[in-house]
Amino acid sequence: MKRLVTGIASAALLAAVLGAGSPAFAQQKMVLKATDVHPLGYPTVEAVVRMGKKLEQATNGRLSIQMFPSMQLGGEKEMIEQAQVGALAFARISVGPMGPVVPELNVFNLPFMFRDVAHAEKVMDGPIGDEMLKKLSDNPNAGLIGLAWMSGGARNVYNNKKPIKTVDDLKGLKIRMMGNPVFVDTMNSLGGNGVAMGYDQLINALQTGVVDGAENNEPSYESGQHYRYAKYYSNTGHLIIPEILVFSKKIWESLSKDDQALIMKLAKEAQQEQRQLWAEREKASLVKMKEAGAIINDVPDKKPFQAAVKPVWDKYGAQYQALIQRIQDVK
Ligand code: GTR
Repeated sequence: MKRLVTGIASAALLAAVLGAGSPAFAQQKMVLKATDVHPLGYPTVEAVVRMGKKLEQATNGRLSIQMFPSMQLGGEKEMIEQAQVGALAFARISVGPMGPVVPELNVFNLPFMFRDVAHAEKVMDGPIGDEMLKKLSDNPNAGLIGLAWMSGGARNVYNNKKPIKTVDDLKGLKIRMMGNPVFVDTMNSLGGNGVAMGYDQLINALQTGVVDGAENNEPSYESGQHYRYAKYYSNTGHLIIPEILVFSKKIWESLSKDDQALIMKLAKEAQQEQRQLWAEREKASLVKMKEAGAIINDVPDKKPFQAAVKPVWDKYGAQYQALIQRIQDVK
């Protein structure tokens, strides 16, 4: 018995000495933690879960993905921090909170940057998308590898007071925005009061009236059950923000070149798979929202909204004119 205990202890010691980061350990079985703010079944989560199955199959179980959905590891800010220190491998986040980390990514966060969702997807799939992933991976302060893009549709304002049809309708409304000054400035320039907070705090803030509303795509509004506290959903489409799958640079550097290439390849497949899942979910969410009593309206004229956010473009876009032009030139 004593010998058995000693055996177990020395095996544990050996694993500890080798450490998860050493090349020798990289050949061993490795469970890569992944996280997302959304629940199981949500397109981004499902795409990464499916990627995990493929990874497991391709490596005979040596590499696998363990998904922690539904903000189990905190909001997106916490997710980024955990990936940076290597406490988790994959984080699926919005580009929104990445702006303060990699300033150039803020171009994607400008209101009305993309003509429509198809335009955004074309940009992600093309050279600009690749460049921006590389910019992120090469950024010495980010501590992250950019693997792939995911679709996040268009974001629309919802609130518990009234339908938003004109810019004036936003006046005085407290609207939760993602934690990035671009978004607070956007809402303020539209006449509302932008309140920055994490997604993990939002449902509580809606419930207690700390905010009158928020803005998001249909699947988030539906899966987060925000319709329960903010039934007016107005198609403002003011933001089309790509989502992004990132990997901890710290863990990445402990992987072999082959494993890195495999993860990269599977992530690109996940990008396309998520897009299919997204299209289906958007439709299903719309049906559910209506069933749940959401009152949905179109915005007859978006031009005044676009004119109102001009100061945001001046403030955050001026230094990236060339990039903005290239994005606009993608037809
Ligand atoms: C969702 C997005 C999340 C998160 C959230 C938010 O659409 O999928 O990554 O950014 O919005 O508003 O914080």
